[in-house]
Amino acid sequence: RESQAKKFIRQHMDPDSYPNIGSSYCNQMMRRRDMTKGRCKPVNTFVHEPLVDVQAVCFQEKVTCKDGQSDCYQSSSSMSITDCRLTNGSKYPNCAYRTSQKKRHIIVACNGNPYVPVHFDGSV
Ligand code: CPA
Repeated sequence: RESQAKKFIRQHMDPDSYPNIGSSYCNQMMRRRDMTKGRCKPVNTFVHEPLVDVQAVCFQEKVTCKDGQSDCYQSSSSMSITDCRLTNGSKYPNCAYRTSQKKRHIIVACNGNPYVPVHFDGSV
């Protein structure tokens, strides 16, 4: 089975494509990274920074997660991200996404040994 750490990398890491991100980025990437199988994942964020810099967030400012758990961390630097959101009229299996590029502080949940990101909680 895929580990939570590998799943985070598959769903949320894309260090190399920035700054060449076009309007079809989310349509292509959500499919390519297997988030349109069985259902269309409604919201997903890709982070365009080196993996080591995203892993380091687990040792930065501790914050409360949206679900009330205490294992979330906010990045000290703003990071380049792409927010993918399913469009209103989109119907499975035709998952259509809106692509928006942002520079934000990311918030991730961390777990395990090594202590690494396992969930993307949001951005501020
Ligand atoms: P994911 O990171 O795979 O919020 C639902 C999903 O939407 C979530 O998926 C992240 C994504 N999202 C996003 N960008 C946003 C808003 C949402 O990409 N702006 O979650 C991985 C797993 O982590 C899930 O199985 C649930 C679990 N999880 C939820 N909260 C957790 C916590 N505090 N600590 C550890 N695991 C948690």
